[in-house]
Amino acid sequence: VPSGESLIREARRFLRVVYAEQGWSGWAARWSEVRAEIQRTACWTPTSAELTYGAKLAWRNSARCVGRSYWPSLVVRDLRTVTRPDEVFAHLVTHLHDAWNGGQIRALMSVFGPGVRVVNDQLIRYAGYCQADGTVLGDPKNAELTRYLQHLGWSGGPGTPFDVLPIAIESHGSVKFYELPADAVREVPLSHPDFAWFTELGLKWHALPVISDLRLEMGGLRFACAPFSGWYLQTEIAARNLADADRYHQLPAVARGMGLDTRRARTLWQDRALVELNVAVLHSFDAAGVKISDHHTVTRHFVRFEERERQAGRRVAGRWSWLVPPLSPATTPVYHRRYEDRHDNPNFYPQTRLWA
Ligand code: NRG
Repeated sequence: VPSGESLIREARRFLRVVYAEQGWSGWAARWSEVRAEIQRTACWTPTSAELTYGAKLAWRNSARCVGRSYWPSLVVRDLRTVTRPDEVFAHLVTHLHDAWNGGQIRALMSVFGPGVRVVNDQLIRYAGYCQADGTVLGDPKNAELTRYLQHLGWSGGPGTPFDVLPIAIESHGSVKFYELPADAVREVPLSHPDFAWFTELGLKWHALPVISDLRLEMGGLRFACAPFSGWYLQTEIAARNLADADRYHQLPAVARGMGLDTRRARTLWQDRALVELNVAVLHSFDAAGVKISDHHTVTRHFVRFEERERQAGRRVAGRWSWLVPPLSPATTPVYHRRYEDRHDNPNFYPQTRLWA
């Protein structure tokens, strides 16, 4: 944690950027106030407006995110006075409702006070139960988290491939878990516009990706509990979560439904099934009235974002391997560009996991 001179330096640099970009006046008075607070308390307290803009900058600086063109639209809930696990959980449920917004999903962040953390990496995760035969029921990615929650005392869900995990919240060394109410977890059942048999696969996914384990840093300050959510890009669900062999591994089943020859890789059965799985996810979210991006639109918007940043005199940091979609990569403009991976501050950082 930055302290002394380095905290002063980082706070100053942050406030300079915020005041300049926002066109706010009164920088000198604000800075002398903040500097005095740091000298007195070894800490400083952003206003809600500073916190909100800092959170937007953290998003804008996230090199792995291809959805960054929407960064100015982030809504921040300033919950820095909330630190008790029961209250944190209640506000997490409100976050899910507010972000959902009837399917017109809004980008939202909730910033909580010190001494508390969400243990889960996302607020909505499907259990992965290790079975006697060595296979996993549900999402294998969450097998360790599932086991951890069971050790905490969770008795497990109904035993479907899509059991929603409870949320564990840590505070001062003790961990409590909480079951999400069903109406806080919006899900979309998957169907395909041309294949009636597709619904028999029994697939679905949740509407909201809520990243809950990253630390938000701005102006030399750290916020360990600042879950945020936007909306899905269909490739996240259809080209990875449901398709990867070490996740839901659905390509063989989709290919069988399509009547493809799965014995030889050269028939491209995996590729053809992958496309139709992506078609199904976009079709289903659209039919359900739930906001979702597609990789062509989001990458076109990303390039526009790069252009706007360049005009503002800033260089966009990016990690090529994350920006490029896992479906038809070379049909999108980001594939043909080069990116410099940097960690500009404000930003988000990984924290040590309690369960892995
Ligand atoms: N790939 C992960 C989610 C990562 C974050 N993606 C977003 N974030 N769209 C998954 O669950 O598939 N967001 O804040 O919208």
